[in-house]
Amino acid sequence: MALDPVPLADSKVTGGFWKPRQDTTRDVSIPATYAQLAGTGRIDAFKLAWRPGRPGVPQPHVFWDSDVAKWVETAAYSLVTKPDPALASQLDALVDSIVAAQQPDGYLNTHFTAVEPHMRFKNLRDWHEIYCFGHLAEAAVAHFQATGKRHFLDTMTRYADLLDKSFGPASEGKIPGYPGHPEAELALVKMYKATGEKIYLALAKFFVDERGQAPFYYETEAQQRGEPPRPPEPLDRVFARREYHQAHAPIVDTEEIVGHAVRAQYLYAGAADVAREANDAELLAALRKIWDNATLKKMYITGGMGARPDGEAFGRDYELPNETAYAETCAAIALCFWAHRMLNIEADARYADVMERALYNGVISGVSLSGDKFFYVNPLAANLHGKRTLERTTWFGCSCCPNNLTRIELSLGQYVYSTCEAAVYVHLFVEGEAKAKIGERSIMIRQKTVYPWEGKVVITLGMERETEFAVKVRMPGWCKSVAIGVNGTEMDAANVPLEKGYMVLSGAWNDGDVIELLFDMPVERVHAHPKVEADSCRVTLQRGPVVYCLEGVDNGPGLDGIVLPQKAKLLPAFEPGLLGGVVTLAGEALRQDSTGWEGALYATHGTRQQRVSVKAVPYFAWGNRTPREEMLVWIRETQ
Ligand code: FUB
Ligand code: ZN
Repeated sequence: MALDPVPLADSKVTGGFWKPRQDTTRDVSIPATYAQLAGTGRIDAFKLAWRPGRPGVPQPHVFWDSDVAKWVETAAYSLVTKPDPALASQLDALVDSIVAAQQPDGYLNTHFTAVEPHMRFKNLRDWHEIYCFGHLAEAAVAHFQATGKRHFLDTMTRYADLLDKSFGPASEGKIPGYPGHPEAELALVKMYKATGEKIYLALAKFFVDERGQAPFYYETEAQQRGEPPRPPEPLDRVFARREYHQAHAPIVDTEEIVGHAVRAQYLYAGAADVAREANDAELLAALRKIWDNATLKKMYITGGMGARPDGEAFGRDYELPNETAYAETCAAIALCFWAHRMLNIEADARYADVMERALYNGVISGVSLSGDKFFYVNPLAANLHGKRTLERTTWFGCSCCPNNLTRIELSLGQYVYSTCEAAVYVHLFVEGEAKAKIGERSIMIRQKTVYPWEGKVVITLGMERETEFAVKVRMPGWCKSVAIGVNGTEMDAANVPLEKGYMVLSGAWNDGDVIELLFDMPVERVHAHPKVEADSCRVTLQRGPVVYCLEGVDNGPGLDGIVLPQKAKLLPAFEPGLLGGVVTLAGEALRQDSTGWEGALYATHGTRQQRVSVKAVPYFAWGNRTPREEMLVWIRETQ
C-alpha cells in the first residue's frame, strides 16, 4: 500500500543533530548563496537586459535559472518552518522579477529569451531548457505552499501549458522530444498535485515513456539543427553517448543504471512519481530492478553515486574507486529524492536505509560545518598523493550543488514520517514534532533523540481521544538488536512483528503514550563486496548510519600506510568541542614505514610496522579543520 509523506508544513525539526545544521543553513548558507547568485549576475538575469557587447551585464548561462530556482525553493522551505519577514520580502522581490520575465506566450527562460531566442526548443539534449523549467516549477509549488501566493505557480502553469502544446506525439503535430537533463518529470507531477491539472501528469508520462524510443530523438534533433552527420563510429561509442542521457533504451527495458548520475536519478525519481500517479506497474517493476543495480553494485558506502569524473557518470558494476570517485553532492541528493519516492510507494525500509545512508554521509559532506563552503565531488580518499587536491569552496562555475544542499536540509521534515490509513511510519530518527492524519483524526508525534550519536529515541504521541492505529518504526538496516519499551514496560522485541523492515506497534493509543527505542549502536567494521577492487583487503568503520574516515590532522600524513588489525578495538567517545560535537572512534593500529626500502622498488624483505594510535571522525565532517587535509575511508586491514 502506498504511503503519503507527512508534509513539511506539518513536520518540524526542533533539536538534536539536525536543528543546528538547519540554523546554519538559514543563517549562513541562504545569505551566502544569494550573494553568489547576485554577484555572478544570475539574479539580474531575469531583467532580460543582456545584449551583445553591453558592458556590465553577464550573459545568462543555459542553466542559471535553475540555480536561482533552487534558492527560491530553499527560502520557501525555510519560511514554512520559521517565519522571517526579511527573508519573505527578499523572496517576494525575487519571485516578482522571475514572474516579470515571462513572455506573452508563457515561455520563461533567461538564456533563450535574452541570448538565443531563435534556438528555443531546438536542442533539448544539451541546453538544459526544460531542466530550468523543472526547477522553476518546483520552486513555484514550494513558494505557493509556503506563502499561499499563487502568482508564481500561475506563471509556471502558463509555461507548462506551453510545453504541453509543444511536446507530445509527432502524430499530434508536436515535438516528440524529452529533456536532456531530467527534472521536469518530477516537477510536472508536483504541479499536477498542486493544481489537480491532469495534463501535467500526462506530459510527465510522455517524457518518461518516450525517452529511449527509436528513432532516437536527440539524433533526429541534431539533424534538424543541420549538424553534419557524425563520421561512422563504433557502436559502443554511439551507445555510450545515448547512455549519458539515459536515452539508450526505454526505462521499461532498462536494468542497469548508466550515464550521468544526477540525470539518471532525477529521471528515476520522476518516473517513480509517474508510476505511482498513473498506476504503471511495468514502469515500477523496471525501477525496482534499476534501484537494485544502483544500490547493490554502484553505490558508495557514503551514498555517493557516480564513480567517473568523465561524464559525471556511473561506472561498471563494482567500479567504485575511492580517490578518483566523482560522487557529486547533487547525485547523493538525487538518490534521496528517488529513495523517498520508492519508499512511499513500497513502504519498504530498504529505501529508507539508503536515504539515511546518503543523508548522514555523502549529502552533508557537501557543505562545511560553517555553512558557506561546498564540495562538488565527494571522494572517499583525498589529498593522499597530491595529484588531486580538494577543499570546500564558496561557489562553482557550475554551481548546482550548493542550493541543492540547502533545499534538502531545510525540507528534511518531510522525509521523517509517512501515513497510510491506519498507521504512521517513522522512517528517520530526527528530533522534532509532527502532525499526522490517521484517517479522519490528527495525532501529534514527537521525537526526542541525539541520534546518530546515540541509539536512544523517545517517541511521544498526542491526541484528543483514544485512537486505534499502528506506529510502524523503521528497524535500521545497520542495527542488529533493539530494546523497545511502551509506557515504561519493556516489550520482547522478538514478538514485535516486522513488516518490510518496520516494527509494527499497534493498539489503542492515548494522549501522552510513550514509545522508547534503544538501538544497539556498536562500532562496526564493514567490508566491501569482493568484486570492489578498490576496497580489497580494506575495511571501513561505521557506527549507526555514520561512516567514518581517518584525517591527517588526527593521524599524521601518509594515511594509506595505516593498517588496522582485525582485532583492534575501537572505542567511541562523544567529543562536544570537536567538529560541532561528534562521536569519534579511537584505537590502536599499525603504521608501515619505509625504513630499509631506501634505493629499492622491489625486495625480498618485509615492511616494518609500528604500533600507533588512530582516531577516526565522521566522514561528513572531514576537511573542516585544515585545508587540503589527507582523508581516507577504506583503511588497509590485516589479521
Ligand atoms: O547540468 C546541470 C548540473 O550540473 C548537473 O545536474 C550536474 O551534474 C552538473 O553537471
Ligand atoms: Zn551538483
